[in-house]
Amino acid sequence: MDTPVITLAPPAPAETRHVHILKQLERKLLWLSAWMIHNANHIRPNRDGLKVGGHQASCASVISIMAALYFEIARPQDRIAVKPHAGPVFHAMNYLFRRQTIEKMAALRQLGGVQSYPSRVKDGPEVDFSTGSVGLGVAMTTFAALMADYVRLHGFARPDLPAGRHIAIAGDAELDEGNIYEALLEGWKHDVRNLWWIVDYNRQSLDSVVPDRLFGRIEGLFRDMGWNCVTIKYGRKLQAAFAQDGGDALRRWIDDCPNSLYSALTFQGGAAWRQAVLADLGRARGVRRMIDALSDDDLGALMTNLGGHDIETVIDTLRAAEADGDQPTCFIAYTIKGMGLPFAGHKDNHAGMMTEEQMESFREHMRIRPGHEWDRFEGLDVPESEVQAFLDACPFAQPLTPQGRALTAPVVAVPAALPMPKAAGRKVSTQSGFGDILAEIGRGQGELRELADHILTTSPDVTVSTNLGPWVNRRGIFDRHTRNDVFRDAKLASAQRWGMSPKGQHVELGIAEQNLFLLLGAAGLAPAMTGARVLPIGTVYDPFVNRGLDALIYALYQDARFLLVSTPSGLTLAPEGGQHQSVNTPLIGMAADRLASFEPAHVDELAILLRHAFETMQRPDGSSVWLRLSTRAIEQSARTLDAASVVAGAHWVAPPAPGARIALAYQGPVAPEAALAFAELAAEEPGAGLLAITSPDRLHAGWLAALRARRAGDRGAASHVERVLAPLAAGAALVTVLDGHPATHAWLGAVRGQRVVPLGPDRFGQSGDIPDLYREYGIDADAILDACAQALLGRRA
Ligand SMILES: Cc1ncc(C[n+]2csc(CCOP(=O)(O)OP(=O)(O)O)c2C)c(N)n1
Ligand SMILES: [Mg+2]
Repeated sequence: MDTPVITLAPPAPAETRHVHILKQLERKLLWLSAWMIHNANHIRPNRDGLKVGGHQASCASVISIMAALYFEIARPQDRIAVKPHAGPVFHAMNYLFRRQTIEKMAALRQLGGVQSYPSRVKDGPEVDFSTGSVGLGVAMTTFAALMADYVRLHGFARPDLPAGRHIAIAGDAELDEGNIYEALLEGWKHDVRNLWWIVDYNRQSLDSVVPDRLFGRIEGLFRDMGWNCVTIKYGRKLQAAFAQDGGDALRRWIDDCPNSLYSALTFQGGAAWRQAVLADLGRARGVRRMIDALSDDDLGALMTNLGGHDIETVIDTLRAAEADGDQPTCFIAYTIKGMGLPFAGHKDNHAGMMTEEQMESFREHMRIRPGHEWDRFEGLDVPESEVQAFLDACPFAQPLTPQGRALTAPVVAVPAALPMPKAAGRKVSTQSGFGDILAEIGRGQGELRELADHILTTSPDVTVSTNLGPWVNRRGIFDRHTRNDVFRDAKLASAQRWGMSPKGQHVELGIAEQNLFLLLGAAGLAPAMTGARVLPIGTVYDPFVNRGLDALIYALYQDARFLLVSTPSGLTLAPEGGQHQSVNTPLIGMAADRLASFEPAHVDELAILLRHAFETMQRPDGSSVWLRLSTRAIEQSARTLDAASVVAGAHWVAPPAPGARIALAYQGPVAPEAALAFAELAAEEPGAGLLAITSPDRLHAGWLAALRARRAGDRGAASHVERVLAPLAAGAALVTVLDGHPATHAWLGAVRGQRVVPLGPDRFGQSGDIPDLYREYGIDADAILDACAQALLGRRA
């Protein structure tokens, strides 16, 4: 029979026009994303000869998914993480919605232009989540969904904002990242809802084609975690073909086709498909008839008609899931990397780019006239007014609020001083001081009430050992469902009362540190995402900041605001083995942007810094805060501190005489050794000073800022560290000591040209007690005195 082989039931006429416009918009996204990258690499002047880069193939594979989502399914209240390499598609979509400018797109990957990967801070309020470090943006949606629930269940949600979904458009290689599975487990524990992950399953990563059947495994994992898993495998053309005589055999053949062969045939095109299919199925009459009736081009189009490229299939699938309820859902959308571009399917196409000639014929194919490459409606076969009306009617085009997508929240008042535990004359550690202060805030008395209500604490299985226990006893554990504390009900003695309820204020996490930082990131973005103020505090053992570091940097990169309390820290942890004894963390604190890091030695300093943290994390020009604490109990004295100096990073415990030849500076729990050494030093050098450093990070940042300001002509600019060191003689020596890498202080010598002898461990720690370890690593009183002698003797000693 010569009847057409592929017959699709004609859609309703109104739908036809609708779908036609959607397909025109897909063309537009494909063109604009490819052009944006081409322009950056081939058209724009290149001053340094460096490859600019961009990912045309990664953009091409996700076009239909993003068009279906943004032009049809998404609502303004949905928060969406876009896979990093689809940044240009995202910007093109916003451009069509008049939320992005040609100037910024033309400056892709240039200073002031759109970033290579979507960035909340640099690209503006349309970006819900920054992405770039693969896996993190995807997992972040889980914690943002949790936070949306938290805010709603605590009655903080804005009444004018409907609840939204959290959606990640993920590259398939992102699911190789371990943090994805950590987040899946945690999401399951917290019964997270209204979460969609749409995987652009192009079966290619950067270097290679992914192993066959891998996703069978991954699908199983999702299901085990309570997710609904929907595969969007075939488009309508293929589905129609499968319904024909021979269709079953064809489907089996495609199902069994290894990913790498499928990719290679896609790249080679129709003739190669014909040869390969007929080699296996040539004797199957139905298949033969089907294939023979098609031109090479049509055959190529049929064989690559995967679900993720069929916008109607994608829309239908998402709609069906929407109707299904709020269960987390993973969509595995089969796609082809580079779909519609000359290198479609080629395994090396990740950073591949169309040549000038290829771009020229692509331009013609897209019916774009030279000089009209950026025109919004160029090359479309639908009248502009009709496309515009279509865009205007898209749900996602409606503004979320009159202020747009980036929301703000009212500031929570912070009392002038936080309650201080009665410490004078006692030995107290900063860690227990922290627990005490927080527990006192947790009473929620008087002016502390509002502050207490807005704090959210979290910890990856170290809640009790970081001293959050008393706070949790007062404020309860957050859970979407009320659950009793079984031990308490059974009247079994325990210091912890851990009832769970939707009103609880502590999110108890499993031990995975990346989840801690993703949650702090999501909670720290709650004002922008939900319009509600949450003051997040996360506690973790100091050495394991390293385990979550990428997620910490990721949270900061998005300008999430939170307080990180890391404790215990350093060698001072003594009997715990070397890997628990952090050495590098003070340097991380100095080098991390949008994070002010402190290490108080005494509880009075801690109270000042904690108060400062609550304030600065709410200020638009503020930052997140990190407090590095210790379990070493040290003697506290009654004294009056200058809070501004503590916050600025240093204060004199014993001010030096003008022109003093030496000062001793300490940071954190080595304070007693410093005091002991100082007593001896001062006997020899009566003018010597003793400086408490509370933040090498703030001192350093202030110094750099002053240098910059002076270079810019502000001759009077001065920093705190310059003022602090000013009384010392020009050639004075400085001995510094901390329980952390000595490079943390070594730079101090550059401020006024002073000699520094920096003390601190620069090797892995080991088990021991404090006297042994401080001696072994050269931070005990004797070592400090030796360093003072060396410093006084001069440069070559
Ligand atoms: C944590 C991290 N490691 C490595 C990279 C470098 N990198 C960028 S994209 C990519 C592969 C992405 O593949 P996939 O997620 O499948 O995206 P697509 O195929 O859609 O481009 C890699 C390894 C990165 N961005 N982040
Ligand atoms: Mg991929």
